[in-house]
Amino acid sequence: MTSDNQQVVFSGVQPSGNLTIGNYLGAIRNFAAFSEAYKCYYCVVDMHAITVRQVPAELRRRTYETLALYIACGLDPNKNTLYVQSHVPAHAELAWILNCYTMFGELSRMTQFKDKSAKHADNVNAGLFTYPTLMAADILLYQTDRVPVGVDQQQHIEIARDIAVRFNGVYGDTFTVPEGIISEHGKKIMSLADPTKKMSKSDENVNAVVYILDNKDDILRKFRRAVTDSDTVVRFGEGKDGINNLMTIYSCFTDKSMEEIEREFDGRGYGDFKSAVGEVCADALAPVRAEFDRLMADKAYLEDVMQKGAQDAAYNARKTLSKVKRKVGFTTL
Ligand code: AQP
Repeated sequence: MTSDNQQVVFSGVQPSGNLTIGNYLGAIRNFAAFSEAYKCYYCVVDMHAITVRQVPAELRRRTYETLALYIACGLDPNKNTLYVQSHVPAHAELAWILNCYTMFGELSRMTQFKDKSAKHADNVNAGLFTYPTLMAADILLYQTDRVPVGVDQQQHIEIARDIAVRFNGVYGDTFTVPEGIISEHGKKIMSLADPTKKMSKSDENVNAVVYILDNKDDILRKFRRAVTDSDTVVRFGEGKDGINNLMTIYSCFTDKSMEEIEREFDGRGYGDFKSAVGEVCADALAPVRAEFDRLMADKAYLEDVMQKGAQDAAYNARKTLSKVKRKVGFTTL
């Protein structure tokens, strides 16, 4: 909560690849709803992205692109603090301090660490291991009340809460204990090639993933090729992971319930259904893509947004960081 009692929202997205409809439906699309009632910080978390090896020029480009996508998805820079994590050094400073209040055992239990270290066995670096502490710092720096995320981040929100409670227990009230907000709709969009696996921007199979910036033809083609099952009935249920995922995506874009979707496609085959999912997805993303193109052509504007966002974030982060430094016993000059 801010000093004038306004509740605070924080969330971030890694510029670690082209953003997917998973990132869109599970996170970004939900961000704008908080802009009026909350003080909102939406960060491009480039420091998290380097826990996996990145090509520097691509990371730089994607940092701009992620910021442009935030705005194209409806986040007004005048109503939200939009910024880049590495532009605000307080994130790294608080992360170091919190590392000293985070247990090796609890970090070892993080499923994302296990998954990513299996996937990048040649680069199991300390940053990958302490990723949740940096994420806790991101959140706790702003006295955040709510963190809208996809369900895969739930464990990281839990550890941020545990760290806050532990720190407050030692030093007295310092951090607001944040709450994750996981929207029922779109909380976990699955891969189109393997619907038991989360759709991820770093998936090497581009046909498994629909990117927010894909053109209509690619979107239609990817949905047409999506893995389903040998049944022919559009019905939500056990053993129908592929169809369940497509129904979830269709429902997110149309606001129809599963029952309504089942009725709509009663007696029609999977082919018809897949085309309909592709159509609603492409139509919903078309204006986002157009606005993205417009914004990317104006780098000076994006840099101005980054600059103002970083200034505002740094100003507010400093208040928490100074308090923390005093509490742990650091001297000041
Ligand atoms: N498939 C998904 N369904 C719903 N929500 C998702 N999110 C990610 N994938 C899905 C949510 O998007 C936000 C930003 O995610 P992130 O960039 O911080 O990292 P991530 O969760 O690791 O996302 P990816 O796409 O899987 O990235 P890579 O491949 O780089 O690891 C978060 O709120 C996340 O929950």
